[in-house]
Amino acid sequence: MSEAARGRLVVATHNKGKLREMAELLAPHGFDCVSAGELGLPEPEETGATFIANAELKARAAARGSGHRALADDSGLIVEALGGKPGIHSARWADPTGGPAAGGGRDFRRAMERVNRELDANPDRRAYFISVLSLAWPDGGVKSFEGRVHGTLVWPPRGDRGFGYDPMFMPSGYNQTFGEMDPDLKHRISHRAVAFRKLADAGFR
Ligand code: ITT
Repeated sequence: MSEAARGRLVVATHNKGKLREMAELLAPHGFDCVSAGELGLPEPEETGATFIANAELKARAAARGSGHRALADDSGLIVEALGGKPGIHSARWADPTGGPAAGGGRDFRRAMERVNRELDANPDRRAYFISVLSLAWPDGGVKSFEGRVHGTLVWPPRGDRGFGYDPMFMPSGYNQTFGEMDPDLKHRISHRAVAFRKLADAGFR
């Protein structure tokens, strides 16, 4: 479908790694994409208790603020042996104080070290990434799609591709971490790719 037919879509994230991945996933679909950051939209506080609540909150805020359709992602790493942590707090574990949005300066080496430390000698290294993609309209309508990818956590971290926890996450069936993997392959198998396929299958409507 042509760019004109698809129209403008705001990518409602302030995370550069995510923005790059979302733009690459959207590329074949012919949208005129612009990021929330480029439009100067504020970053809403993530007050939801679930991935879906936070994804919808971010998408709705961007759609209302811009007057265009907006796509947001709320995602995180779920470590089985840690009872699901860091979960919805995955970004927060990289903040300098370990607390809520401390104004940038995220350090994912620190966050990955914390995961590894809390796992200690636990032999259960299973984890999965989850992504909820929410598409919102300026009138308040919203639709959400969820994707997961299962794997195990390795230590030390490997690779400098991707972002966030990628260097310590090895997806099931592969012997490379997301940090080592060719981005094209990550885009075929990741949690975000799975959610994105569901969204594309729904026709963005
Ligand atoms: P926005 O809300 O502006 O989109 P954010 O980084 O605050 O950016 P989240 O609240 O959804 O986004 O945090 C999700 C965190 O989970 C993110 O910062 C990463 O650390 C981690 N994460 C999500 N997807 C990931 C991926 O594909 N690879 C590695 N880490 C990922």
